[in-house]
Amino acid sequence: KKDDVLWLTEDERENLKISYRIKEIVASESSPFQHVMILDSYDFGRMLVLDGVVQTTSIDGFIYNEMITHVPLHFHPNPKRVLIIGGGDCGAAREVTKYKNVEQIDMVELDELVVKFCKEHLQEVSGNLSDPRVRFIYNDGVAFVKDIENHYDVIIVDSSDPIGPAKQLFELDFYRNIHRALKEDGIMVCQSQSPIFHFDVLQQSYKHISDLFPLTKLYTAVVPTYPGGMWTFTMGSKVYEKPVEHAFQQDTKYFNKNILDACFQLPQFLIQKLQA
Ligand code: PUT
Repeated sequence: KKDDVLWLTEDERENLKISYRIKEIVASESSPFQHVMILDSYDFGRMLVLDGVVQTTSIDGFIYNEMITHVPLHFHPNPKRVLIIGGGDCGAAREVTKYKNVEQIDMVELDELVVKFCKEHLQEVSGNLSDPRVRFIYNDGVAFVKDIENHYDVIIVDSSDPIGPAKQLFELDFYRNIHRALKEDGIMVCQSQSPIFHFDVLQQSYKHISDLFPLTKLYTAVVPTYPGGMWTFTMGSKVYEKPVEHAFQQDTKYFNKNILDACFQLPQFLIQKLQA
């Protein structure tokens, strides 16, 4: 609180502090894993904040959630079983339910409190998900994929930043297990952080995924509340190289056919850094 005005200042980086003016603390509680808050902000509406870092908001959450789901789903001609690791705000699961042919959506989230808070207070993102195809599994995603073989068509790794235990979600062993949990023609995607501020993380994920999958594709989207704005996603595919037409419920706000083509066009600095 500063002069009776409430601010959230993200404490993620030593030399960069992003602050949001807050109207109200809607919910705030510590779970066994982290501190979870829903805040009502002036410019970004409701926000999910984990350990002081903004994860998603009612104003820009749709960009990230549509891009981490519709892009890989459009590369698979017939996705039936989808696994989401993380994604506690439920926004990714909500997007996957738009595909009528998908039969099963398993969402493995460590922290039940995140899902509870988002269903109660952040319905612009979670959509108050009640689709019976979604199975909520409150477990550690790293442990969950260890014992699965040849099961999922698409795996979406919607993690928080690689801090603490979440670091494992960016490591080779984890990607190896993801590869084994996918069917022979499966596809995976992960959020791979900012190309400006976390290039080391992106480079590591890209290298691991391209060591395991014959096809690796990097794409970007702009998410205003993530540091630097520009955000990356890395996709690994065992077989499929090109997007296909899909009959899905067309109520997206960011994703469309032109975005699907354009998101793989990388700026020159990123092409050069990845080649170096
Ligand atoms: N799920 C992505 C969160 C990233 C926050 N910086």
